Amino acid sequence: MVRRGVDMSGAADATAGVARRQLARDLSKLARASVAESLHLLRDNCVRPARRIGFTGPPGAGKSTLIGRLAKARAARGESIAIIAIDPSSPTTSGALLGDRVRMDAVLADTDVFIRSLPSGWSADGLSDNLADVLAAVEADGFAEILLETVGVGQVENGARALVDTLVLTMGPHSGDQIQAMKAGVLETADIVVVNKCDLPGAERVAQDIGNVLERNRANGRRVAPVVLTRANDEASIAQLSAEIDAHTAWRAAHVDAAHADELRKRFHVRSLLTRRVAELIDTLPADARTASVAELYACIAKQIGGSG
Ligand SMILES: Nc1nc2c(ncn2[C@@H]2O[C@H](COP(=O)(O)OP(=O)(O)O)[C@@H](O)[C@H]2O)c(=O)[nH]1
Ligand SMILES: [Mg+2]
Repeated sequence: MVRRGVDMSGAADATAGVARRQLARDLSKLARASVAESLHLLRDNCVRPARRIGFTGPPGAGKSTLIGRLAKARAARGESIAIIAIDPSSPTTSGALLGDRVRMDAVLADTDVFIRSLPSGWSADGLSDNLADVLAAVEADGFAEILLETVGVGQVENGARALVDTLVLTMGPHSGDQIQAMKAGVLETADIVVVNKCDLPGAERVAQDIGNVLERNRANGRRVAPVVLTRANDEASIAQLSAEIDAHTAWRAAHVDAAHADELRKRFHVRSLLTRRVAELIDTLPADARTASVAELYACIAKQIGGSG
């Protein structure tokens, strides 16, 4: 599935267009694939890893807007970029999400950036159940960088953490209460914290409060995440965020054991496949299951897992 140089003219343009439509179809399939289908689609395992940057934070903080601007700025360097946005599958927000997407498309109209939105399905944590598969497929397609948008402050960071290299937590200027309510440690898992909408009052105060919490990392001998104030219409602030992402990539290259990180990612991927497989099997328990004991049901599922390898 490897693609594309920067030549986007004529025949190359048409070929790239075909490849992208194929990738879009593959991702739609993967987003709702069974475990067996996922394993079939994921045969290609010798790929050059993409730089994976995750954006998480509460709805409305400005993640989509920011990712659009950032992708435009970073695409200008000539690297191929894909955006994967996980939509919370709530009918009440779908209108807003569509508007979101239209704005993002407009910003990226004259670029080569690939964008795909995927539903979060039944997953409770704001991630798509099949997200690990989706990211692996985008990576196998040869992109240099993947920007991932997920909703959430809390649990979601744990899942996203294993799947991305750099985790950017995006907050708005009215996030004071959210900072108080955040579970201990969530803020500290971020590699970069963004306080967006700094054109609105309150942003500097929020940034200061976050900075104070993050100082705990220094006391624990860990890296202290930078806090970046951004505003969608301010190119300099977008460039500053982009530079912090590059700085974290460089820090990671010097301090993180790549083989260990790769192993953790694989473990997370296998665990998510197994979780889905168990759910599939529980959904298809035979009708006489109601008379069986919990131990018998467990043995029945475990036996099928053992036989599905
Ligand atoms: N005032 C202001 N509004 C912004 C800024 N960035 C985004 N917004 C607006 O905030 C709203 C939510 O943005 P969106 O990107 O959809 O947030 P998401 O839910 O985190 O993806 C939209 O109406 C944006 O136009 C900013 O820097 N300043
Ligand atoms: Mg969004």
